[in-house]
Amino acid sequence: PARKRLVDYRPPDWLVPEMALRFELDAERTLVHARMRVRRNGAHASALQLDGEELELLSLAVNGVVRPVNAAPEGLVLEIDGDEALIETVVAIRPAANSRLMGLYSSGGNLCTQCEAEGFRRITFFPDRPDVLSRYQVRLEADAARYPVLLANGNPGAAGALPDGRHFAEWDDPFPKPSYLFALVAGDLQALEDAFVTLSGRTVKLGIWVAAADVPRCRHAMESLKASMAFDEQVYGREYDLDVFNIVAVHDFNFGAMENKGLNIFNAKYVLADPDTATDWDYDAIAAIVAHEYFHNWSGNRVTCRDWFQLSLKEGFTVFRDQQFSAHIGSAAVKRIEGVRQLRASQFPEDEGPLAHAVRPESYAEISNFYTATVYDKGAELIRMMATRLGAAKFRAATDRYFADNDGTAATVEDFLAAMQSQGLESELFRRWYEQPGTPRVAVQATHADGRLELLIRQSNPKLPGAAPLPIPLRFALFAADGRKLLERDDLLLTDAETRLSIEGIAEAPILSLNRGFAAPILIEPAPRRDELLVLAAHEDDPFARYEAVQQLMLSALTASAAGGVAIGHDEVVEAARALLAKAGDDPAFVAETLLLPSEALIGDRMPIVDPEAIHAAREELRCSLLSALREPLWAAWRGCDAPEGQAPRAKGLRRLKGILLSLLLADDGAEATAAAFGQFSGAANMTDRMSALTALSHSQGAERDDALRLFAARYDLLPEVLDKWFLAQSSSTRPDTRAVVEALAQHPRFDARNPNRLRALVLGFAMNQTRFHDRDGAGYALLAGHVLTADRINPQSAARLVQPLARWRRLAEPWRPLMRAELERIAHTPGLSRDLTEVVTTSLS
Ligand code: HT7
Ligand code: ZN
Repeated sequence: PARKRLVDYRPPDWLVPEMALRFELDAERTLVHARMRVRRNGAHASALQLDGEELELLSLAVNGVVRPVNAAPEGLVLEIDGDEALIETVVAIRPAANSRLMGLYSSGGNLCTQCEAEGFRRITFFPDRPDVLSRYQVRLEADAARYPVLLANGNPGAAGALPDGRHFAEWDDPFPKPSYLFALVAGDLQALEDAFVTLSGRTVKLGIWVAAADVPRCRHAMESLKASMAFDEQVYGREYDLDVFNIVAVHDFNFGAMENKGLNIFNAKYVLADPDTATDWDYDAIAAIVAHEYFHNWSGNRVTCRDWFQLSLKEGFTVFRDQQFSAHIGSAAVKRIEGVRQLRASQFPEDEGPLAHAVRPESYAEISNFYTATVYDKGAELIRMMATRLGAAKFRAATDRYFADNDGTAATVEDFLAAMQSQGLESELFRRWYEQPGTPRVAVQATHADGRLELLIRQSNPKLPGAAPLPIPLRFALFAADGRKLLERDDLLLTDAETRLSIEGIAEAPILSLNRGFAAPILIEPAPRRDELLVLAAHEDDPFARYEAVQQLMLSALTASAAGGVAIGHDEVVEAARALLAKAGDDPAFVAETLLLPSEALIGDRMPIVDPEAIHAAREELRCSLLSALREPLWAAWRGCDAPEGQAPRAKGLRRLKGILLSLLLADDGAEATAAAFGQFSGAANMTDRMSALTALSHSQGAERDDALRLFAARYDLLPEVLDKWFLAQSSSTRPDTRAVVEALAQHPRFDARNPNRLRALVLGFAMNQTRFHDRDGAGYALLAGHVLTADRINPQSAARLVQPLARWRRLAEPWRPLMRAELERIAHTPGLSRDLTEVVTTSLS
């Protein structure tokens, strides 16, 4: 099918101001009765086009006149006389057979929906595009015993009994919304209930709906929801607008969660938590995702997107908002470090590889493939740059303006930029960031003479040579060799391909600390020398820059030895690590993040050719150097990491550090460390300690590893999101038998390729395992390709995500490159591939 292009955007020919839906719910066969009022949009003679997918059309009437039932597979085309009409349809759909998890589907015996981006057309015929906004009235009817709870968007209305053991519930959403925000849930659920009083004094009833046994595990999600509601009022002046706000957790879900108006639906992984089952990482992810979905009520729902090319308008902005929230409730410095690590782990490689696209892509074949790190995380970085440039007060004034000017409409990136411009932002320049794929490089040449420092700063983008220069806020500082800070600049905005800067009064050739705070999503070239990095690691007062200096020291050692086979720079890394360990008690969370060695994937990203074996060997060698040089301080620090229970930032920092230290102590798989890890595992009072011990042990050859895995599986067999951790610990293991273990686990009774979480834990976990995925005979690639093909027949979105590790073939060394490419080609030549998978595979090969 033809690609959709941004330049082809045309406003809808027909609008649908009102939509009434009646569902006769049943897992096998649900009947959907739709009554929509349609209105011609402008002067034209075009027919009304309604999207539809896998719908069985049972009846159709226009203005009460029955029409013959002949829907095309992709929808309905209706000629209409006059400018307004009433369209009535009845369709049948099959939730239990819906393995794509788009539209109405069955999960754990309950019924739920997922409509973003184009799932509503799998529920009923409709112009399924985000610029058609309708007021929805919904009536749900279902068996009362099987589906005692019936939820939809908006405020609850009438409810009651029907004949034959059935019942009904009506819901009315007063806010016009696009079809992708439609949702319903029917199931045997119970709620953790609470309430929130808004800024203007309205009481909102809150409910988090799960299976009865899980209700106590919703408390953290509820606290996060209330904190998010308060944050959005305080920081953005945004108040909630309905009488109720419901969240439902489901075990089968394609993504993290969905912001349906007044009825968020969540992957259970991001709702359920207690100390026995959730790590601190899980607690933080739950808070961030609950906040993210809640914040969408304004950035996404009240102001929605005109078309799917504008996706980052809601996603980038909302990620930025959830990052601010996480920084507010935790440590801002550590959150920034974690955010940048995630950006570098997923967005930077995406932007370097064949799947690179602009934050506002120009075209797509399948929109589900564009819910990417670029649209989300790079999109958030763009908002961060604008917010920093304007400063808090002006950014707030600009967002107020954006919400006021666009409330109730479907907006574009230009609308956002116009609001920013009203407060003085250089919006025409910032717009370029939305249009250019690729990570910009900034190269700085410094010359120093007679007390003057000359800087020649060049920007370039290897993806787009000659592209218009981007506005790049470059925060930097200068340090003397003894660690004194000589100068700090926060206001520089590069706007040209080349910028010259002359700074007087600098007595000695300084050390440059560039892109402090990671103010811009760029790569700095070249990295400082190792002796300079040691100074920055000891003296930088910007925490991100201090972290960065240590990481650069590690990366320089690792890339040198992976390329040349000789250990260079280990002494400097040891020195920096020793200094960090000495201060571990002051800021354990920071020390933990900084001590964590760069991943094998990140090391590969910094090398022209990726040799996975050499990279693994280099990283292991550095781990062993650290262990042999710092054995005692590492043990002492690990012993000093006992943390109080609970989610206080210091307690979390101590647990994080404890896990990272344990993994270093196990670098040589020594008996003492293995025993300590098993002790930590069996004595753990919380999942963070238990899981860090299990992960450390998972790589080990000791018998403790088998014991720990067995105990874990027995304890958590019935909790699917926890058992995913057990699958992941094994699929990510560096042990030589990992591929065989993954093959065996794919036959395990608890493995289910229809469940996206389980599939990711086992198969994506293995594909991200840089040590064991890259077999010299390509067997790891073949294993992944087999699962991709199976997944594609079940759930194309899952398949299109799973295949992406194979897109990295081009920079691999021999013998891996042709082997990986061959598996991509094998997939590409398989008949009957979905549109989702076809797009990813063909782009990856091109
Ligand atoms: N806006 C939501 C996107 C989403 C989604 C997209 C494609 C397929 C399934 C999906 N489930 C949810 C999530 C968010 O960013 O908040
Ligand atoms: Zn979102």
